Amino acid sequence: MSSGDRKLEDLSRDRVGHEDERLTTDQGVRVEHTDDSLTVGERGPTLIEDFHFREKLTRFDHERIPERVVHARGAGAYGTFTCTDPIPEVTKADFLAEAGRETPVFVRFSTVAGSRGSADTVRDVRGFATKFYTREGNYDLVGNNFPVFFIQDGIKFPDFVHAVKPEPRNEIPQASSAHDTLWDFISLQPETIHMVMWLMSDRALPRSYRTMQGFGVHTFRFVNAEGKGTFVKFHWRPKLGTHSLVWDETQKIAGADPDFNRRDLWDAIESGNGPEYELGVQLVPEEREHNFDFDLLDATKIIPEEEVPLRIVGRMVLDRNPDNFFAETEQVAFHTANVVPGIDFTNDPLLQARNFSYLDTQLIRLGGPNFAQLPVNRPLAEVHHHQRDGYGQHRIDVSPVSYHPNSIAGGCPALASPSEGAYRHYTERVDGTKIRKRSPSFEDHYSQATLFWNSMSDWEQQHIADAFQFELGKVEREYIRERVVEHLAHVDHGLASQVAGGLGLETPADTSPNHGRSSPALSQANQPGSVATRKVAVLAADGVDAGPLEHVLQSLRSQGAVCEVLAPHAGTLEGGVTVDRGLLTMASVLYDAVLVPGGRESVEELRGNGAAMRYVAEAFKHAKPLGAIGDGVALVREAPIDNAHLSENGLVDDAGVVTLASTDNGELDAFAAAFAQAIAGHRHFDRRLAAVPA
Ligand code: HDE
Repeated sequence: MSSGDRKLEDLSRDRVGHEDERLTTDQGVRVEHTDDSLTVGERGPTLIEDFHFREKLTRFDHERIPERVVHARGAGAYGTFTCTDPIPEVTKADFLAEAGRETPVFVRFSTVAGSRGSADTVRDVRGFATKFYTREGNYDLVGNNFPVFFIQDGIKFPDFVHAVKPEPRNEIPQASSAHDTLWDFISLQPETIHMVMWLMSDRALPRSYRTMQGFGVHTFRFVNAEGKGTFVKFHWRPKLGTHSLVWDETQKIAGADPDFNRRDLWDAIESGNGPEYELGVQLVPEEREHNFDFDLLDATKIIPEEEVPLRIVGRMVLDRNPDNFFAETEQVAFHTANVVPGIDFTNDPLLQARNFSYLDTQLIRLGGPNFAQLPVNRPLAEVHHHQRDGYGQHRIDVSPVSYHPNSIAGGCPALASPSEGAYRHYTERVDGTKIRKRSPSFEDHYSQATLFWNSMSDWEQQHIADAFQFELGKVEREYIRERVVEHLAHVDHGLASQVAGGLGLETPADTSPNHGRSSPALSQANQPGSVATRKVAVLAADGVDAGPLEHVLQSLRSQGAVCEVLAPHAGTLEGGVTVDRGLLTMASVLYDAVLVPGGRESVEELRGNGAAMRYVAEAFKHAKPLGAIGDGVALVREAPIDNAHLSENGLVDDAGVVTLASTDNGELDAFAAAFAQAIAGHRHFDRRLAAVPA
């Protein structure tokens, strides 16, 4: 079998099930008793000869491996990448060489700052790391959901990470950027400010890993069969659009369901609705390297899509959950230097540092040099070399030699030529003096931060300003807050004034006029939306008006929405509707929309139920679509929200509030369509945010 014929299932060839099997020791000896240790008499001491007891405890004591220093918390999934638009003119990468070529993948999404047990919905950048098991070996695209990074040179990474991690004295706060050491660092390193704008934006609060973009961040290099190079930036674009949560909601979700993003990915895949992303590339011919007002090697810069458009070359669908979290998601080992022929590096000093760091990390995390033999890391391409031994060696090499050159084994494994798929590093002329000095072309730290700010809609700008006020409000040292506000004045004076005002600081002078440029592609305001996989909470009680409700539910479900009936009691409601979950076991923050069906008795009971009113009020506050039918309209009207959004009758779509007061005139279909449209719109920030008791 050629390596190209091997499939994703091959990665699971070490799966073990225990059905119909007997409990054994590690040596395969069957075990009779595992609840009592071997003791001298019923109340005497335990015997050291109890090998089963000792093995069980020893294995337990050694279960943990070091969590990742960064990106400790994550979720993984398998899937397939399919090339849709081959680009052999710029890269000889085999997995991008032919339309329809399929390559198995494993993706791990992650948060960055928190420990393994931290909550999913914290304000943070997200990891988006993809391992392509290509026919020519593994290729890892180890990206994030922001297109830029905090620092320009990898030598600063330990400083940055120490600053963002909890304060060293007391390990507080967990998974939060709102504390002194991070903002101290930021205030002293203005190169961070562009990424900080992203971190304060809604991009740092993704609704789902399924609604999140991914970026390779660095400028990489494609190389074609003739050895010609082309600069490339990688982008993943989610088919469902890029959508976020709101800050207040993320805080509540962190308590109600700390696994919110992991669960969402898992559930979507289990229900056959795994996420889909397009892979886009921005290509820059080498001749154009110096045609930008920033340096392509500077990872704190984007290439605006309006300047170099995205070319979509493939799509990725994630459709299989791992079988075992530890074996797969925890042990997966990514490395930026895992490249295949056709993909090469640039001299971006951040990328160069990463090419050192990931292998080093894997050696300590996975206990030795044989981690590439773990099933999730093992290439589907065949592996033959003279590397030997070390902890955890699984292969039984039968070759009589372990060196090159050799004649005893006929020179095998033999060297390959590039035409046989051998990797050849890009030929690049480099000369210069040995220095520690940043290129002056890396000096502009503010222009793109301003570009990002200018590209935001009103509500996105408001969220950013609020985030700065929150984060800096948690910073105890006033001189740090002041220094950050001074940097903001170089980004946009209006932003700096707003933040300064909120913090009770003086507004710095307006010394850096805003350049006024924007990149519309950066805003989340005009993202494509869909009802598919959106979660709708249906608030009901005994006496619910089942007919109209079923009609609307059928319409929403046929479009892929996940509707759950929540009621004060489990089972079936009088009226014949099946209850999916108890009202109190969930919360409105765990849904994308809330629907209140009619039925006088049902509404009467919900009216007296604080939890139900809270669903409505919170959903409204978080700018989510609200639907109400018949008597349900009254309940929405009585909730502590701004009634200006309700009309007496008929179809109203005022900023995502959709009501149908009377079901007599057969307008249910139109109601369902309007509600679906509101759900597809994700959030309705044009709604005046009423003061709602939280
Ligand atoms: Fe990482 N990074 N990183 N990073 N990174 C790690 O590797 C590092 C950077 C990213 O799901 C570590 O296996 C350095 C940028 C992701 O397993 C470590 C520098 C980007 C993941 C490491 C960076 C990333 C990591 C920790 C600056 C986006 C999770 C555990 C030079 C393009 C991968 C591990 C997974 C993980 C080092 C900067 C993305 C310590 C030194 C920029 C998605 O090796």
